[in-house]
Amino acid sequence: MSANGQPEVFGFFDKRTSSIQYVVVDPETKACAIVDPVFDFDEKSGATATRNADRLLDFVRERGLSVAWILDTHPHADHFSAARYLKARTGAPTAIGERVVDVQRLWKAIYNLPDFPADGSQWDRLFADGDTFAIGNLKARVMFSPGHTLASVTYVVGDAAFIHDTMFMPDSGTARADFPGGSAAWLWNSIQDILALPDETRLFTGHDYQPGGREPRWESTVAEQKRSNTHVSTCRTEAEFVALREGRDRTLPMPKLILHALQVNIDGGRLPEPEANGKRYLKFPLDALEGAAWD
Ligand SMILES: N[C@@H](CCC(=O)N[C@@H](CS)C(=O)NCC(=O)O)C(=O)O
Ligand SMILES: [Fe+2]
Repeated sequence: MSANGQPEVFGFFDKRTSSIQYVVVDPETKACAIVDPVFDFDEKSGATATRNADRLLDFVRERGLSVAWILDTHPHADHFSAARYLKARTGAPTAIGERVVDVQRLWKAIYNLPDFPADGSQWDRLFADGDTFAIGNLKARVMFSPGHTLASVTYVVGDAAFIHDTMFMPDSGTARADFPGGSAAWLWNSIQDILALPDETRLFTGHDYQPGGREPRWESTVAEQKRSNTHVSTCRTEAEFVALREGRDRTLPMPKLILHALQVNIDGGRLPEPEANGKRYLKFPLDALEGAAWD
C-alpha cells in the first residue's frame, strides 16, 4: 500500500523470535529505513548468523533502495540487534531513543561492567521525544513510548507508526512491562498517546506470537486497536490495565535470551570483542533477575 507522501512498508517476520523487522520506503526517492533488524543467534550451539539481516539487504538491493537509517525502537530482550552489522554493510547511521542511556546504566550494574560507557555513544544519533528526521522526502517523528522498556520509542512516518512492543495485534493484547526499568502504568500512557493518532493510522507491531496458531500478522490501525485490543478495549482506567498487565507479567518466564541479548544490545548490537584465542564470550549474572516465573 502506498499513497502520495506515505511510506511503503514491508514487514519481515522472524519465526524463531516472533519478531517483525521493517523496511520503510519513500517511493519517490527510494530511500528507506530499516527498523528493528534481527541478528540471528542460537543459544544451544552459541552460533551466530546473518540470515535475517542479509534477507533485508537482498531486498534493499533488489529494489534499488538506499538505506538512510537503521533504527531500533528499544534495546531488545529477546534477540540481538543487527544494527551494527547493517551499518558495517551499508554505512547508514544507527539511531535509538536517548533514554537508552538509562537502560545502559541499569544493565551496566546488573552485568558489573565498570568500564562500559553508558553514554549512548554506540549509536550515531540519540532521538529526543518529538525529534524529526527524514527518510528521503518522508518526514519521520519520534514519540517516546516507555513502559515495555525505559527507552522505547515509536517512529511515526507519514500515516504509519512503528509501535514495537506496546500493543501487539488486537487479538494478542500488549507487551509485557516487567523487565528492569519497565512500568505497566507508563505503558498504559504510551498506548494512549498512540491511540490519539488519527484513527486510520497504520500501526506496525514489533512481535506477533500467533495466538491460536494463526498466520503471523503485524499491521492494524488505531481504530481497530481501540475497538478490539484484548487488553486495551477491555480496560477503562490505568488502574484496571496495570492490574491486568502486572497479573499476566507475574506468570511470564523471562525471554530465553534476555541475558544474552541485553549485553549486546546496550552496546548497539556489537558482539563482545574476541579473546586471545579469537573467540567471543558472553557474561551471565546469576540470581540477578529475582522473582521471575520459571517454565
Ligand atoms: N517466549 C519468548 C518471550 C519473549 C517476550 O517476553 N517478549 C516480550 C517482547 S520483547 C513480550 O512482550 N511478550 C509478551 C508475551 O509473551 O505475552 C522468548 O523466550 O523469547
Ligand atoms: Fe521487546
